Amino acid sequence: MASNLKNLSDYSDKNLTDMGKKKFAIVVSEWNEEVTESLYQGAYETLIANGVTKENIIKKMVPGSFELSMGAQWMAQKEEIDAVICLGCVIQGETRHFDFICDAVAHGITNVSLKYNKPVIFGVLTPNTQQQALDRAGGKHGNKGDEAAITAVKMLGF
Ligand code: DLZ
Repeated sequence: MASNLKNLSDYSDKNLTDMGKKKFAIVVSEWNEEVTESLYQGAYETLIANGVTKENIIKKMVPGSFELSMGAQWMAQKEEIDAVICLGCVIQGETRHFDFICDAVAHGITNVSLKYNKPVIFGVLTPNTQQQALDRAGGKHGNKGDEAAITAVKMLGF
């Protein structure tokens, strides 16, 4: 997979082993559902592969990527949630809203993360075409949902 992420084994100085007790919320946008569902599958399977239990992964759907910030806030404010992963796909060619949605969700997710002092991961694809999105959602460029999950695990070991 083409990725700039280091392997988790490169983080052996960090406490990455106790994921069995960590609780994750995955907030998924319904827009471009074929893509976002693949991102979700990648994130879910990566969390399980890293020792997270099924009961500790909560999936929540929101209508579009613009709503990811609100969904993230509703999950991050719950004391029992350790990290939130936001998954969406905004395709440039399909919307004049592209810049507004991408800016809003990037800032919104950052604000939620800082407000609640928890990792809130930006797993939003911003491709030019649906094919580019599919290539990054389990296709030839891997699955960015996997990377979002790995990022959450790494941040919990910070
Ligand atoms: C309206 C809209 C458009 C045109 N395109 C996308 C998109 O490509 N990806 C996405 O996740 N959401 C899109 N949306 C919906 C907005 O995110 C949002 O749900 C609506 O503007 C309502 O707030």
